[in-house]
Amino acid sequence: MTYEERLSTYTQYVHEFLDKLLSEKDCQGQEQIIKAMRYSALAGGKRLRPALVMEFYRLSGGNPKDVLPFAVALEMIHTYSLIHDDLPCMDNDDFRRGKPTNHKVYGEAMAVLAGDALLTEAFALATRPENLEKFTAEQIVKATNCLAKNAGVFGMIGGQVIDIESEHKKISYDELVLLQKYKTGALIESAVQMGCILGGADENKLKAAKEYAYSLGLAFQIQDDILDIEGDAEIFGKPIGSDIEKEKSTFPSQIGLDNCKEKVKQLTQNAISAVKNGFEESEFLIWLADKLSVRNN
Ligand code: GRG
Repeated sequence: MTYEERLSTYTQYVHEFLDKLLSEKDCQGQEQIIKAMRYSALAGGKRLRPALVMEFYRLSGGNPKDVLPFAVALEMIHTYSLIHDDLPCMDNDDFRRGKPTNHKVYGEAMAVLAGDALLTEAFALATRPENLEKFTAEQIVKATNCLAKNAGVFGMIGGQVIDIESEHKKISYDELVLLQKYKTGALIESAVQMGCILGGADENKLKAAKEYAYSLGLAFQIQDDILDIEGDAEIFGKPIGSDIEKEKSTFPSQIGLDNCKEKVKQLTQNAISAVKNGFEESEFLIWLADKLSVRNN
């Protein structure tokens, strides 16, 4: 199997799982909210975070499909964050993943609820009793706790709070790195950690996985900022120039585009070294880091 095929297999697994989980067949009167959840959850997306959960679990000797309830739970939390981030009270964006944003189609109230529901159902999925057939209670508690903490106040939400509080202010480069470590990095870190926890990886592997995630996450965010300047809106799935329009502190505004491109290269190399040192069969993760460093969507 080529690396591209492995990634599309992971993507396919996630899509099929979500399609079944958010089935319109058995809505029991909740057609509208299920439709709104499906709209964003099945709108495409790179599925980077669930792919990382599955790959780190595979490297620990497991069958990637077994870990789908956790990988999909993470993707549901990621999707909720995008729906809420696009709301008029936050970034007020009209396009996401190449489609009108959730509130543009279902209205603000339903979009808030669709986000809330994806968040809540994510935890129902990670803790559903049948997960005990494949994992110990300790693994499930640790993996779910890791997910909750990284999505919470000292993770993604905390990053968004710092982001909002920094609007129209000049923040330092280190403050920007910290903001992105929480806002973008925390969920990426939770992906690799969950894969390792559920696969029973040892401390050295966990440390290497976290180093990989940190560098990958930061490179990912810098590349996102670059694409907001140089990207193609059709491919990127959302308008270009929104960071400048909203006067956001971004990496290009701090250190310039050329330095950003250099940073993406350096961080990608750091990620590659970390995973090479920690894992014997790291080729897919190396390929993924390289691929993300030149992504255009
Ligand atoms: C509003 C609860 C709440 C949280 C906001 C994560 C976040 C915090 C907002 C999302 C918007 C944003 C620009 C986040 C930075 C991380 C990022 C680049 C997200 C986009 O992730 P991709 O590129 O998206 O993996 P796809 O669509 O491919 O899944």
